[in-house]
Amino acid sequence: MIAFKVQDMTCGHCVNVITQAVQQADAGAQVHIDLAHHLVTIQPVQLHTAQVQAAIRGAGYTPVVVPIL
Ligand SMILES: [Cu+2]
Repeated sequence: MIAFKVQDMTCGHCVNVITQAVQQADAGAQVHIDLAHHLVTIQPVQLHTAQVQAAIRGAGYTPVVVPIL
């Protein structure tokens, strides 16, 4: 499980773009997004944290790793 704070994820469009970017990089990844808290939680299948982060960054966002609560 990996969690990112994505402060510039601000609407449903961002949610879709980020979800698709992650699943394009890792087809089996489970993505859970809490838009109100700008929080993206991901259970990757193939990727490491840095690769998931790169996929989100590549979609135009700024993910910051946060500890899992
Ligand atoms: Cu948006």
